[in-house]
Amino acid sequence: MSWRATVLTLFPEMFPGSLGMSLAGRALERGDWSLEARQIRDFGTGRHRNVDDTPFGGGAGMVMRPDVVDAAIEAAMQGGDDRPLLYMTPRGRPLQQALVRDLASGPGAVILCGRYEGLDQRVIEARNMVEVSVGDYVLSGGEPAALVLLDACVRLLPGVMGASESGEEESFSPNGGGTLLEYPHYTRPAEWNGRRVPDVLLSGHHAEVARWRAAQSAAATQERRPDLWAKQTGFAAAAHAAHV
Ligand code: 6GU
Repeated sequence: MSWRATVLTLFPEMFPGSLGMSLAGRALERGDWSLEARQIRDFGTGRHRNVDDTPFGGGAGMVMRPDVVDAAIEAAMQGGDDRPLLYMTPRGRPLQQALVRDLASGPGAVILCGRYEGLDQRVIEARNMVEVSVGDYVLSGGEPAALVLLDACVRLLPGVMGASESGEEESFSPNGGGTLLEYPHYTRPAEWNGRRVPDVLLSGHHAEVARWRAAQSAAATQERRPDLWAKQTGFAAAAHAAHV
């Protein structure tokens, strides 16, 4: 059974979207994974198939009804569905590569995309949803966030990425327990608009190239992501302490 994604949304036409192209799209055609986008409005109430209502306590905007969303989930997860249920929201746990790895190594995911101001808290709790955010900014809906999460998962599935990019050496992959940004890349021409490729990369000295790249990774991480660097040096200090 291949990796299975189900998206619950008011805009199913947004899927597969960009995931229908390139690597993920070819993998979808091959059946390395599957994607089903389901319309939440099919479970709306009344003649107008309402999915939202005004917030108790007052305030702006509308809130998605728990009964409607629960019915959509029930229909999507009939029988013994063992996939995690994710809710895309800026209130969620920040998406990181560790969660992506966990999801990609499992059976798939059911992903609920919110619109309006949010979703009634009771159905989040009753359904044990894992709330996930893709960053500290606000999107008008969870759909682009779901596309981001799916892209990150699908590229890790067996056979999806080409042999050239094994995903071993890139930013955020576990390298000795650490987490660093990648080093910069260069290709031909060796000189372009007066800018030369660093000499060490043309030298053919593999060990020196490796050392230069490690130094570049460290420098970029310290400068751009002091938070990641602190984590890295923390790990290093802990590992050192454990070995002495
Ligand atoms: Cl997951 N959803 C929405 N609507 N906005 C976001 C987000 C998710 N992550 C960051 N901003």
